[in-house]
Amino acid sequence: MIKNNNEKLVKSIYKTITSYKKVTIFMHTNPDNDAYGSSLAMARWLRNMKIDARIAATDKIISEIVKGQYDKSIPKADKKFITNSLAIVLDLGVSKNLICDDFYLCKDSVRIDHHPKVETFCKKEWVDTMYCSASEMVGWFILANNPKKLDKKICEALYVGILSDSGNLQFPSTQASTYELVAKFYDYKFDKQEKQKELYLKHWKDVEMNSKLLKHIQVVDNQIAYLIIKPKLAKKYNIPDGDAKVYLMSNIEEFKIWFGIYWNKEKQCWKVSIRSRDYHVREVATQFGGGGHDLASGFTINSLKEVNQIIEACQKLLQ
Ligand SMILES: [Mn+2]
Repeated sequence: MIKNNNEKLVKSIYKTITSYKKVTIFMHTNPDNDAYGSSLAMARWLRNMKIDARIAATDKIISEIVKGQYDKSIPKADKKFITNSLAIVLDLGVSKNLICDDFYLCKDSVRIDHHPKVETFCKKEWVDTMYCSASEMVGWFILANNPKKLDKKICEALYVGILSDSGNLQFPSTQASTYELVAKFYDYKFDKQEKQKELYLKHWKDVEMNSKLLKHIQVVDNQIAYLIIKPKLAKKYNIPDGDAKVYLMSNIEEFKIWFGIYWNKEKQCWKVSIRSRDYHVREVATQFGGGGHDLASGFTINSLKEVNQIIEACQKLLQ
């Protein structure tokens, strides 16, 4: 369902998209399952309509997409392809987190996103925080415009994005319409079980490693928890780049706000992922120049000396 009287905007974005022969899809750096899911679904749907849609991504990301058994038929967009194509930006709130600068080579741009709007950087933007995920928005976008070209693989990609951004349909962002969309996927006999396995099955070695990491979690006032993953610790436990391990602290009744910090080698700064069930931690992220969702946000700091300031900001939010 298209919410907040945005039907006209959605139609006009569709009109723009179908007026192009070349479309490049852009997601955010460190793409998550919602970024992948929405991008792959959009690309496949457009390709089903004979529009040459490709994804702008690094080789590493492409290999991850292939590994994740998504869709090998979607080619990577190179500079030549991107130049003068239409950019579709998905699941991205701020332009500085664009996966690559080639975005600026595009002739025109549209954006579909569910982060709070802080910036306008595309010509047409459908931004609405009433959806649990960009994948949910792409799902409704497809249904509103050309549902005939929806297929099983698109449903699967969207399902993974929706489940993972909504915390398995648990977060408050999950609405009746989210279930309604997922219910429609049943008509396409999507492999629900298989996708859930992909998302939630764990390896014993990871569970073992996580159990060792638990003792590195610091707790303040019995309600704020945090974990600092210094490069040495990351190396010792083979923690993948970009994993703040915040989920180790979630669903614990005492913890009202929790965050994970890791070293970003490429950008030479500390990255912080902050979460809460009830408190709008985006306010904390904004204080440190970051952003995201109300209950799941991120920002960077230059020194661990700033950790005390983060804790103070959390304490203030909890008051
Ligand atoms: Mn998202």
